[in-house]
Amino acid sequence: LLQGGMLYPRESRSRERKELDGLWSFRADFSDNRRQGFEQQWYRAPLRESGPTLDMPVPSSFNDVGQDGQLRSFVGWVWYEREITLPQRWTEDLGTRVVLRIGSAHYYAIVWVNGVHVVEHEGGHLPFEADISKLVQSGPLSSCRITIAINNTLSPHTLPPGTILYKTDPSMYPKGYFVQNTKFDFFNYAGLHRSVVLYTTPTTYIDDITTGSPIPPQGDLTCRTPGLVNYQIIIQGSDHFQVDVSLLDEEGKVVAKGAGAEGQLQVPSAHLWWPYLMHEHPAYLYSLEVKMMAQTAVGPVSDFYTLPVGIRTVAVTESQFLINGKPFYFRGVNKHEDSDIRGKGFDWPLLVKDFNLLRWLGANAFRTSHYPYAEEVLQLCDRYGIVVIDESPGVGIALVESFSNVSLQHHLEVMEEMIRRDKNHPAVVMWSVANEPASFLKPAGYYFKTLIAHTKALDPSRPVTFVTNTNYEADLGAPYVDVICVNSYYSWYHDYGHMEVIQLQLATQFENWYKAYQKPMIQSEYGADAIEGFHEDPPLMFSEEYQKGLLKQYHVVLDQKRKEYVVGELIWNFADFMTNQSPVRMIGNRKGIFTRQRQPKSAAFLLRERYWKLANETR
Ligand code: BDP
Repeated sequence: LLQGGMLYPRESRSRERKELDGLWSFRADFSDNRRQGFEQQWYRAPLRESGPTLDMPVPSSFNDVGQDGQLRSFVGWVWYEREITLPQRWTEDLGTRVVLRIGSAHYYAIVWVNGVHVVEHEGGHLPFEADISKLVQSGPLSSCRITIAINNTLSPHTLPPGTILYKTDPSMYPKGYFVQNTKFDFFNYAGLHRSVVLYTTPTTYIDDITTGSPIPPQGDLTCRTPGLVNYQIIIQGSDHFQVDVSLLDEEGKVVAKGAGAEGQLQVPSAHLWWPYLMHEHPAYLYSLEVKMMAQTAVGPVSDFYTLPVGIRTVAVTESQFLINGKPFYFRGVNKHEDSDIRGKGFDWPLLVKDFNLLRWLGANAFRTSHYPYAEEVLQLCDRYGIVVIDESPGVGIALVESFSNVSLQHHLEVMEEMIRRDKNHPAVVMWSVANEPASFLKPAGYYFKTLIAHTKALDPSRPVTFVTNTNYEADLGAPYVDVICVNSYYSWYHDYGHMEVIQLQLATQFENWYKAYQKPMIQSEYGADAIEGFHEDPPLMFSEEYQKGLLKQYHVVLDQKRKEYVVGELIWNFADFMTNQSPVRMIGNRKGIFTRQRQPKSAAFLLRERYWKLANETR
């Protein structure tokens, strides 16, 4: 299991935070073996001394900010560097712990500070950090140089997996020619996609906090726990400490207090955390104020951390998904972290726009297809009551090698990192361990059994699923999930152009799965490409009318089955997004109901009408 917590870096009376967003020095290693940077040790001295550098904004993907086609499609190591000056109180006070935290670096990262290797990390969608106190407190320097080498190469054992294909025919390709292939369609953007921050804590500090409502006893589907909050706090740096916690309501009034690193708080007549439009005061958040005091060699030390807490329960029956004991229907979307120019780089205006669009739609949920999103996204979900199916980067697991023990081991670790980061968000109601794996392959049974059991052991309070497009009879992973999530593209990838077959095929899909498993189901993807401004009536593929028409056919069946066991529908996709180039993609995947610039297509208005109608029915 992982060592150490991964609390979001927040300021407090005992903690400071310095964001390193802005321009970094950058160079892609175009040498034949892509290893010149290591051979010449580019981390030993400022990057500009070993060759020319570019200005690169952080956070952002590096691919789309330049005019260089080779950099856009670059595969290999890129180098980022930033020099900063630290305040004296960070470098001279030995009671201060200085931590470097990287929100995400896609895909593999190696980090040096002042030329000294401090941390490596695999995986492009989760944070990692290094305690750099010793390095910044050892010399007369108050400046520090951070170098990050990042490799975006995907192999059968990475998550997501990919393959590097060497093309060796000398009459067709130059020497050493290769391409990166993947079994997913979104563009493999790379770089420092989220903020890099430095933050401080005292040397004895609050390392991790886990909160949650107790799991209702089996069979108690009312889920009406009388406002109980469990908490567990991990302190590092000393064994002699005292911990006090207080829970404050939205008015700032203390409603419960506790002492000790572990305990249960009872909140009299608690305000529950409800999804958007399900209650007149949805998304109620308390604040858990944690205070730690310790006696250490350098004297008394205190640390403070405040965590937002939502009180709610989640449970699954044979045919329902319950939040606080009430049936919940996922009216939502699938998203991507994707936009013009910045690619997968985090961007506040984009984020706020997306939430405004979700609420305009009347949506109450989304899935983080196909990787964990930035922490700030989940924080807004907590605040707005947008329910999340939190998905791991297990997308496109299709090769037999990707079901090997090496791959499984890594996938288990990714689930640990993901749950460690996201466990405290009330908005997260279910984990999705994968999207469209080849779950009909023989090793898939053991793979998903192990992966799902591990996920449940890490977090017994949330259901677990993966999203399938395998036939119900062939799927070897489905027996282990709590909710069956199915993607289907009737009248798009099958029987294209024939919307008249959708109702029959979709009804059959639901009935087969339900008969086989008696578990609640979600239509986790469906949709059609439409290019904004293309109109054809009668509807033809790629027109706005076809996208709308296809959705309407799905909705007829969804309306029948949601009275039985279908508990949600997530359109593919919220917005158009960039893909690998291919003859079926016209500058990206056009299945968005919004364009990549977040303007509505006709289908957005259709969905808006539907979602508000559904919201009013269940209010
Ligand atoms: C589904 C995938 C999704 C794709 C979509 C499509 O889950 O990532 O973008 O197909 O092809 O199979 O539009």
